Amino acid sequence: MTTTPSITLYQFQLCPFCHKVRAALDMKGAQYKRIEVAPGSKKELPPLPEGAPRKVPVLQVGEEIIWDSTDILMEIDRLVPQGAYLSSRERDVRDEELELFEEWIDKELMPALPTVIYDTWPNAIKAANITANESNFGFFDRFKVKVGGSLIMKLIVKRILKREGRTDGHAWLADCLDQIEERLQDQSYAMGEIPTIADAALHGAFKCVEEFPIFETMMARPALRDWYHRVQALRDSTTGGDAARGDAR
Ligand SMILES: N[C@@H](CCC(=O)N[C@@H](CS)C(=O)NCC(=O)O)C(=O)O
Repeated sequence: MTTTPSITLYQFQLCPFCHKVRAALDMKGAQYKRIEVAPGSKKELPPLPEGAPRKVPVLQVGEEIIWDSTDILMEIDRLVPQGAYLSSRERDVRDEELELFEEWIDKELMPALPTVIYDTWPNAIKAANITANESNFGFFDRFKVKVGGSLIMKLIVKRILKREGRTDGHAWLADCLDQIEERLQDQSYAMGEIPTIADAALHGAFKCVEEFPIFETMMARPALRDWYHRVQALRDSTTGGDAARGDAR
């Protein structure tokens, strides 16, 4: 039997890229520890290999440190040999269609999300509170997140919309949801009848906004709702649910 060394995920609570990794670890049935990283200092991060950006997610498996959510997902079956094979539809065969969809999730869906969760002051303040409350930061880090977080995120949203040539985050997300819904209309999972890392990436993205009003809008689409619960059931059946165990915050 192959055993997996201890796993630690360094994350931000409201980072969709981190949620991707959490979903994949759950789908593998892996036990792991989560460390919430302070957005300013990021002092909780372990020493990173040269060239690695000081960003989350960072995953430590035994002595190995891996960063970038897509790289982590692509490597997930090597890193965590237990559980279902997720990296491609056919074991050990490169799945270009899946890689393209994964890229679309990162480039289109992920940047659209902050624009709908930091869209109003109450939502932005709620998001800053979630980040502060999830952590075990000291007083100053918590204070900085609560006061500065919402303001900074509103500025970031403005920048994202400008960069993408968009004015309306909700319309942008609706376009993304249309495309996902179309895909899920005639299949159980994102890439067909078996779950893959594409489902982990999508489920993570959705999970990230579960506490915001936009989530209800997403769940009003039957194909998306059915798929979301299907993947959630998979996560629950392998691990008992996201971070239900091994969570050492
Ligand atoms: N391409 C990276 C993106 C990671 C990323 O942008 N992480 C953000 C949080 S959502 C971050 O750490 N930002 C901190 C910073 O840029 O200082 C991935 O997929 O992991």
